[in-house]
Amino acid sequence: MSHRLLFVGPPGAGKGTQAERLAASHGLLHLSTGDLLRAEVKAGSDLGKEAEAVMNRGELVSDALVLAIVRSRLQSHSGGWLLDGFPRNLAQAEALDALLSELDQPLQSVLLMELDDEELVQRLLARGRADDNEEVIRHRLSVYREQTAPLINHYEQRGQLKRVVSTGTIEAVAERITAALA
Ligand code: B4P
Repeated sequence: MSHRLLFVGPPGAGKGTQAERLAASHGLLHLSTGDLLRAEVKAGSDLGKEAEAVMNRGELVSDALVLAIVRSRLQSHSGGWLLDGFPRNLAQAEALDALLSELDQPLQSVLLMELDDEELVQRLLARGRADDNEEVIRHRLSVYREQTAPLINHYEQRGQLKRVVSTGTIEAVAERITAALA
């Protein structure tokens, strides 16, 4: 299996859930930009204060801020990694390409997790995080469609994209992911 990969998919598709499992079982660094931003919010840092309102509206935090976080983590790590929730738009994807070529660590695979909107909304409502109310969830879905979905073509054209359907139990989805990445 690749040891430099990223997960892409709509909010609630289970990227965080599956990335954590896969990273633990393969000894990869799990880098979730959502988790890292929430940690900054919790710590009350300047960066967290800037991110909190944006996240609670369901919009994307500035590219510069997210990139600084990813750069510092990847620069100080020498093994494999799994990026979860990053990149989220084409500008971030291009910045990632530049960073990875600078670090001489080319990306090997991209996993797309797909699920229909109603199931996404139900999963997120059941989770109930600060940004998980129906209005904000629907906005996050439209941000995904406008800004993140174009990444599918970007990686498909490079022959790096693998797809899995995220419906079913966490275990069933994990098995599909293992098969897709084999
Ligand atoms: P993220 O933290 O990335 O979260 P997400 O996309 O909403 O959720 P994910 O797909 O990881 O779902 P999860 O596994 O948790 O983003 C939050 C916000 O951070 C963004 O809106 C943005 O503001 C900001 N942000 C993050 N990255 C950024 C970037 N690069 N640039 C700019 N802004 C950025 O699963 C969801 C729920 O479903 C959980 O409760 C889980 O238990 C459940 N679940 C999972 N799999 C299931 C299954 N098979 N069956 C039933 N339930 C399941």
